Amino acid sequence: MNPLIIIPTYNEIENLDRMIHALMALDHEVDVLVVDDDSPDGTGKAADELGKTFLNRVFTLHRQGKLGLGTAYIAGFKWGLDRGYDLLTEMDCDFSHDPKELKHLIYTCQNGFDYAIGSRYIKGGGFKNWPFHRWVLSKFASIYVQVILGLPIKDSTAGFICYRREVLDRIGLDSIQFVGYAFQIEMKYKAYMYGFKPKELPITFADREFGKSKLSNGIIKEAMFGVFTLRKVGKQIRKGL
Ligand SMILES: Nc1nc2c(ncn2[C@@H]2O[C@H](COP(=O)(O)OP(=O)(O)O)[C@@H](O)[C@H]2O)c(=O)[nH]1
Ligand SMILES: [Mg+2]
Repeated sequence: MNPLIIIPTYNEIENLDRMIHALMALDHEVDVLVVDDDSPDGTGKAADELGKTFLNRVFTLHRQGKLGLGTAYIAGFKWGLDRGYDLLTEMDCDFSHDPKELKHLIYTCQNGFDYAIGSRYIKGGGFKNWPFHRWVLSKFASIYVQVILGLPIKDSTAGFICYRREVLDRIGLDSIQFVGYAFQIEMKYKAYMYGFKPKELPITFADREFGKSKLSNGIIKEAMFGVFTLRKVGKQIRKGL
């Protein structure tokens, strides 16, 4: 079965078509699930049309409104698990994640690792055209999470990740609490505490050229305080509760 690439979208009409064509043109085959939150700009409709062009390769899950990135991924993971996919990958629609780098994540999960993370903070990784204040925030989050959770992953807020289905089955998608960056931290941390093996691979993260970021202060706050909740969750997992 092909790996499944899950792409959450909210107002990505300027990026969607190019992204789907880029994914469909890769040497290795992948299937794509777009999880659209009723984007006012018609991204969901455009995704349906692409599904007709790339029959049985591109699918769309429509939700009723903007419900957040985390729940979009959870809905996408469940959709993929129900259909028997073995590898499920998170990826943004705005070309911050380069479709050409997907194959490294997939290969890593097919060769001994349980989840592979496209990382900006290991040797060889980095940024292209990212605003300085976003870099500071992201770098701070990276260190903060390593210190508070003791998680040996440098890019804990990364959103370019391939998971083996066993990881998603084990961590219990219904128990995931957070929706923004904290969601990304929560997933990686729980997987780690359950004993799954992560691998970070260097990627270059580019700022979006088209459309707008949906990052908000609420998402930042959730991550700042959320790590303390996660620390408790980690202790419970370790105790086997
Ligand atoms: N379905 C869905 N997708 C979202 C939501 N918020 C953001 N996204 C998508 O998630 C991806 C990353 O969001 P983005 O705004 O680029 O975040 P940033 O990269 O941290 O600035 C993009 O593909 C967005 O369209 C949401 O509430 N629902
Ligand atoms: Mg982005």
